[in-house]
Amino acid sequence: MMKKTLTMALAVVTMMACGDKNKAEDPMADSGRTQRTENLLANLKAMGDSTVYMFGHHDDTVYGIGWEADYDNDSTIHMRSDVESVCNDFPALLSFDLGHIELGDEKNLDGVPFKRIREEIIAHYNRGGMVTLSWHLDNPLSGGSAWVADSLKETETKTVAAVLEGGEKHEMFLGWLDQIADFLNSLETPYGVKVPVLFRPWHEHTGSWFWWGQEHCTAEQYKALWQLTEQRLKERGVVNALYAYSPGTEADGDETKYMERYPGDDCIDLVGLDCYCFAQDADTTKIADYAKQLDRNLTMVCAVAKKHGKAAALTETGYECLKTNDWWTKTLAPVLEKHPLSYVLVWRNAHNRQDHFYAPYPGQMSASDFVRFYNNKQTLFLKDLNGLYLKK
Ligand code: BMA
Repeated sequence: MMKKTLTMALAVVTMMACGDKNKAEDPMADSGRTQRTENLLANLKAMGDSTVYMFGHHDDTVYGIGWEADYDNDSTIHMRSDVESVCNDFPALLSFDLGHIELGDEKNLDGVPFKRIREEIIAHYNRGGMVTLSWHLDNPLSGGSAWVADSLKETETKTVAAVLEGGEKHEMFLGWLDQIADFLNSLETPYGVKVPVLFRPWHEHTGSWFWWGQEHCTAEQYKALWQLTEQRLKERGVVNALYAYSPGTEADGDETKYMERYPGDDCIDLVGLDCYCFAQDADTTKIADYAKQLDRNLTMVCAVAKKHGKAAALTETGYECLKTNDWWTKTLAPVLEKHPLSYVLVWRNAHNRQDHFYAPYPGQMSASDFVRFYNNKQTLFLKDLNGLYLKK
């Protein structure tokens, strides 16, 4: 029994006779992407037209508080997750990061093998869930990380220019994009179906903590970075990616500011927002301020989505360490239910960093409230999708 009824306008795939009996039909749409990718987009938009939204968690199935998947010795999918341990269901949406794939590394910046990420993505698709991918890539000019180091400020400011056409790192950067293309192209089920994913690079660019951020390039350079990215992935045969635009809260409800670096309707499928609750010691004023900020920003994001015919989502949020026992139902849900979103994603439960988690685990003080949030009619978890969501 599903706890909620999904009434979505599902796009229909026309199944045709198949040449190779071992391969499933994976028809292409006129857009140059697979029909399944377009169906995912149609379903995300349909969710925006209804009151339901999916719940997502970064790195949900690969580690959590006090545990980590055994990457070296076990290639099977563990099916363990802190969220599942608390509410007996998996998130509808999983998120993973591709940072360090550009270096040719075997593991991403948080120590998760790309092989494992690929397996998790395909497994989650087969379970009927959805996957989104972020990319905290290194700085191709300074050799540093995605985060701007004070000592390298000068270099950071030249990085976007350096990777664009004519720049000294252009060729190298094309190679980095090719690593992304190879990974996306490798997301294929044993029956030859390309798994559709939502790719979310160049996020939080309205702040200046990443080398592609506000102070480190012009609006034109930022837009060119997006165009270069998509053009290269397309040239390399990627047919299974949707693209998300996810600024931080700096525009704070001002649509013109939010759209200042928007790369264009032809580049973007989903408009989003990354907005965190920073409340040390469960400061109630700070928590209330977050709710207001979220509300203001989501009003604008959803207006933009409507105007531009895009899906909308709260692409990253969370309250680090969840220091109140009712944050889910008293702070987050009341704001989300006012806005036509397709999903909300909370960040990771780090096993390798102290005090860095955003979803509850058994015994955590907000765990019972999370179960109430789970039982809320508007939140969609894996079982609610009923295995059908992505496929039609
Ligand atoms: C950040 C933190 C980091 C992590 C990065 C990429 O917000 O969680 O520890 O390396 O995301 O996942």
